[in-house]
Amino acid sequence: MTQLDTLAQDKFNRDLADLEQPEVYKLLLDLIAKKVDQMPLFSGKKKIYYFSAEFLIGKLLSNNLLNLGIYDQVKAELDQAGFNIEEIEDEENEPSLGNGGLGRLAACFIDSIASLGLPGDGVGLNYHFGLFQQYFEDNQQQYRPDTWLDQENFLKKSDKHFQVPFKDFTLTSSLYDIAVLGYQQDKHNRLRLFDLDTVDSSIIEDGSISFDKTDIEKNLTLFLYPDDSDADGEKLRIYQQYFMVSNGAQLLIQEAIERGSNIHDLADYAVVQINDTHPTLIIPELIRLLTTDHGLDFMEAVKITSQMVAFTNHTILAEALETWPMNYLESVSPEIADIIRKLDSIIKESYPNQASVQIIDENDTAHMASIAIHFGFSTNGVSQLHTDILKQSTLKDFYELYPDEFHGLTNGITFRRWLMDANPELSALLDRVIGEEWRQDSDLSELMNYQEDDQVLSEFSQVKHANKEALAHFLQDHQGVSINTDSIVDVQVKRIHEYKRQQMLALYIIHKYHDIKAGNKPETPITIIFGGKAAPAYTIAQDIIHLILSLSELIANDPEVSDYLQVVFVENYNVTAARYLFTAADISEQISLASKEASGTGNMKFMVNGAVTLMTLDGANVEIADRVGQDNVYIFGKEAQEIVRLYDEEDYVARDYYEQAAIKPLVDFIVSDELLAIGNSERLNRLHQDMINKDYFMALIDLEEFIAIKEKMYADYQDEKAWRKKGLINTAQAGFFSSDRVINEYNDQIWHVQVDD
Ligand code: Z15
Repeated sequence: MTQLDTLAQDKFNRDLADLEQPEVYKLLLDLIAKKVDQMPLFSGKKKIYYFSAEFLIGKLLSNNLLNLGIYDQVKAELDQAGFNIEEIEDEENEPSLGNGGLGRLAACFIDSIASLGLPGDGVGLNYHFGLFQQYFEDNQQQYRPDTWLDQENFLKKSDKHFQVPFKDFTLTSSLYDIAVLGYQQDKHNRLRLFDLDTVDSSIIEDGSISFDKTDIEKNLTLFLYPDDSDADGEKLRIYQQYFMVSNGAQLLIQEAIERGSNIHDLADYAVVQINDTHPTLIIPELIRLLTTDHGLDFMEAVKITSQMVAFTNHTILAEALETWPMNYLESVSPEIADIIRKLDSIIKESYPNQASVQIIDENDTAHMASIAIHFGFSTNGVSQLHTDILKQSTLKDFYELYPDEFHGLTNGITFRRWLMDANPELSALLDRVIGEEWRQDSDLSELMNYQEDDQVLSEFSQVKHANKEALAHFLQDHQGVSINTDSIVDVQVKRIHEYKRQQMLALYIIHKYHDIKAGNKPETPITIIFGGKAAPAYTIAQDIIHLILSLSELIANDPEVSDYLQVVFVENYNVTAARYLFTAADISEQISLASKEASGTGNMKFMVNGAVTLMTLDGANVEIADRVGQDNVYIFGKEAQEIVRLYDEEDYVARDYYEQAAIKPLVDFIVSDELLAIGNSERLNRLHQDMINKDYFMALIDLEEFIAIKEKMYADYQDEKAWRKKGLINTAQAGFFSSDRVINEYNDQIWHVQVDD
């Protein structure tokens, strides 16, 4: 009998082979839970608390089996009983507790913290419906709540509860834990997710994601990023943020006391990393708890807090640097608002003549990043370029005050999920060619010795082809679309935002469509794939989705073109879908307007899986290009300095570009008879007008270069061996982008926590 046979008898009193798939899933949950129960927690005097509004952890079943080191064995036992482990994983709902790069980074980081043997937990909220599920109707994005909790899962309810005092009521929390298993570790950490027993999903209006935003006791943890386009929505976000940090702060103080802290030395016991500004209220909350509950005087509480909290900035976009009107904060928690006013006075006293570094501005609005920078001990950017822009421009005046507190830590990704789990075929090839050491140290550079090896290159190609087949199956099952697995797979997947310039790729598609109709047929067919959600309140982003879906339909129905060009928009892009896309791609689209993408992490996932990047010199793209060299990436477009200058001097006029002979017909095709026959006139006209009169993120500035370089890339693909060599070099150079490297840097430069071994 195998271990699963025995478990099947114990749990269901039946043979493994006689179980239904959902039962096998539950069996595997039990198996993992049993293993976890035998594993102690990582411990040590000082512990990391990674606070984040998002944790985009993805499905956990196979990742946990992999980290436990029992994946192959369980797979074999299941095979023997007639089950396919991937089909079993279909039973698991993906926890949708994040939105994009920031949330996925948090997931990679907690994986690496555990894999490196550091004591450190993630702290966040247990959103009942996470981010909305996206589907398409009439070529438009539609919304559905994601009922991911409807099923047995990896959440374990603890017996911990805390009181969170709001202005008009006090709420009692419940804490749920998800075990975070490091790679081949015999101890573990946890993701701590706070919730509220009174949350009531029946307040959601039928078939939508709308609800009464003022009914806090019922709605607090329903959704991640509820619509904040009105005052009630903004206040709800403050309620969520305060609930998260108050619980987390109480938890960390309680745990520190249990480990021996006398409160005065709290900073020796806990370090708090805040992921963007969303958890910034932990600063006034720690001060509140240290003064009110633990009797410290105000200035001592401020000092201790300032030694504990470190801030990561993830964007220079003003819209994402949170500011809250003081009267909103007062309506949520007068005590917190009062502490913020005191902190503001300290800054106004110290720097009376510097408006740019104030906490509360002349409109009585609090700037969260200012609180975090003044009253934390570390501020970091997420790529070299992003950190330079923070120092030289966005946060220049803060950098001058605290030059030693600024760090640059280029993001990374966990290879456990994005290579071992996502791409077992490539992983096996790597094992055969360079040995298995990379699974421990993320070093793939030995592969450089095989860049001229025909055998290895051809196996590399075969793996890519197998992954295209897997992607084709996924798209068929997922949304009934079939793709040509012999085509060039060209992918842009990420949140839909103008700065990421999906609209520029749409304009390229218009160009290519006409080019093919004019008789210039590509030697190898091309499949361009998009995936990503647009925020519900972001109209232009939805218009861009609509344009792409309308183009997709137009092309699919045009027999002159459809054999050569296909456009697919993956519905409800998430971590599960991402796996198929990163591993099957030939071309990785990283085409943001230079200076605007702080780092990007999808770029790294494509790279490690052997795709070739088409890039602007933005975020971590710069560092990818540095590592693989100019021959193995395709670079185009204006550079960050120039773009920053254009914004400073308000020197970009979209219409000047629009009027150019090569560009005008492409933009005008958005409102052509052909497209209007398929699409929605309001959406297409609005987008058309926006591109001509505004184009805030300058899609037109790089368009001509973009078209030229895409043509070059497709032409270069024809030399298959040369192309795969580029891909192989990309994989070989990806080691730097392991999140293990990043976490070691955070620990050396910021956290200073002891490894528990
Ligand atoms: C988000 O996903 C990112 C930044 C934000 O300020 C918010 Cl609110 C969400 C992304 C950046 O856009 C991306 O460039 C970066 O790689 C990622 O955070 C992780 O640092």
